[in-house]
Amino acid sequence: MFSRRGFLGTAALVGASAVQGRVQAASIPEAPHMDKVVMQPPLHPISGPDYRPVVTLNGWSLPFRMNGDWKEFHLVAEPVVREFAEGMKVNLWGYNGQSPGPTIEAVEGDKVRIFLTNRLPEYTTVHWHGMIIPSGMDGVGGLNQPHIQPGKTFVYEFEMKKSGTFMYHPHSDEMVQMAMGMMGMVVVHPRDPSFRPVDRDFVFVMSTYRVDPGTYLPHVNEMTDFNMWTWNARVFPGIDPLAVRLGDKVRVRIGNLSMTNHPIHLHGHSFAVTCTDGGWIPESAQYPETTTDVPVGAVRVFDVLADNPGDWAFHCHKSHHTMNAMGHDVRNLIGVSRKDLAKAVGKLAPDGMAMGSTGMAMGNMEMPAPDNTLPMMTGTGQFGPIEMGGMFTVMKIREDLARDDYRDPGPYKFPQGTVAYEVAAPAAEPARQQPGSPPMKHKM
Ligand SMILES: [Cu+2]
Repeated sequence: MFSRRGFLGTAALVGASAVQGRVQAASIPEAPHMDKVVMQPPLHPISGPDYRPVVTLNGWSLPFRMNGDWKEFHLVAEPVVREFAEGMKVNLWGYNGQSPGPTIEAVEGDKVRIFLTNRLPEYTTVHWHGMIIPSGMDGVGGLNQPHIQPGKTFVYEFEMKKSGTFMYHPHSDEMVQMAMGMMGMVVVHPRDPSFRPVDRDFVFVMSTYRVDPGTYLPHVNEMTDFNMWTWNARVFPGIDPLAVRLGDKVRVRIGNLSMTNHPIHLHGHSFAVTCTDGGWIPESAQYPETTTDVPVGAVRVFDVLADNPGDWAFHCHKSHHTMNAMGHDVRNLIGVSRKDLAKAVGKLAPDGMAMGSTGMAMGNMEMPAPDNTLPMMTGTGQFGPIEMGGMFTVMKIREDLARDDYRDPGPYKFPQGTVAYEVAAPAAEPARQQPGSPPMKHKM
C-alpha cells in the first residue's frame, strides 16, 4: 500500500485561475509507491468540490497534497516488474512502482504541480496528451523542454482548464519508452458535480507488447507482431472484472497507447460514447452502440446503464487480441484428417503433435509451455473453459453490491431456467465435405 501520510484530499480551492509561482526547492512531496496488481479502492476527495473518484483496473490513483492552492503530485519514472497474469512477469518501465503509472485525478480549474523524478537509465519527459496547457509544459523533449536526465527532477505546472479523460506518456525516446510500458491516465472531474454524474467510473489504458515465451523483456523495436494485448498491462484472466450494481450508471474510460486500434465490445447492453480526449460529446451527437473503436493515441469514454444483471463479456473484438502469446504462423488444419496428419508429422518430428484439425479448442491442444509465458487461450468459468486471453474481462452486474464495493462478486447465479440448454435430438454428424472432393469417411 502507499503511504497516505502527508497526503490530503482536495482542500478548498476557490478562484484559482492564474497559474503563478515557482516551486520552492525544499518542498518536493513524498512519492507514493504501489506494489499490488489489483484495483485499489477509489480515492475520495476529503474537501473541496465533491466528485465520484474513478477506479483503475489493476491499478490506483496517485495521492496528492495541497500546497497553498496548488495540488501537488509526484511521479517517479523507474524500472518495474509487472505481472501480466499469474505465471508471467515482465520487466517494464513505469511510474511509482507500476506500469502503467497511477491515474492522476483532479478537478476542472485546479492548479496542479506534477513533479517527475527520473530513475530510468536514460532521459525522459512527460507529455500530457489531450490537455490544454501552456506550450512549455507540453513535454516534448527538445521542442518544449530539455530532456530530464537520469537522477533529475522536473516540475510541470498548469491549470486543469477542462474536465475529461486524458493520458500521459513520455515524448523522449518515445518508441522505446512506450514499448516499455510508460503511460498512464489523467481524469479531470467537472467542477459542477451535477454535470453528467455516474455511480461507477472505471478507467484503463491499452498497450501491447511482444514478449517471446520464456523471456522477460518486450521487443522495443516491434512494429506489428505483438503477442501480449493488455489492459493496464494485464491480460485475461489477470484483468480485474468490472463489478457493478444493478441499475448503476457506469462510465468506462479507455485510452489507447498501443500501435493499433481496438474495437471494444460490451455484451448485454448498448452504450453511448460520451467523451473523447478532445472533450465531452453533446448529447444531441451521441448514438447507441455495442462496440466502439478506440483509435491509436485516443481516448473513448462510454456511459452505460447497467440494467441487465449477469456476467457480461467485455473485450476487444479483434479475435487475435483476446489471445495470449501465440505463434502466428500456425497452419490452419481445420478439416484435415488428424490420423493422416499425425502420421506425416510423426515421420518428420517423432515428438511432434498434430493439433487443431477440428478447430483450436483447448481439448485439442494442451501442450507444455516454457517458463514465463501464458496459454494462448485460458480462463475457466462456471460452465467450463472460457478460452480467452489478452483484452478480455467481465462486467459483473449484481443486485446486492454496496456503493463502493468493487470486489469480484464471483460467478453469476443464473435464475433457474434462464441458461441455454441441451435438448434431446439425433446425434449430428460433423460436416466434412470439401468443395470438389469426394465425401470423407468419418474415422476420427
Ligand atoms: Cu484489440
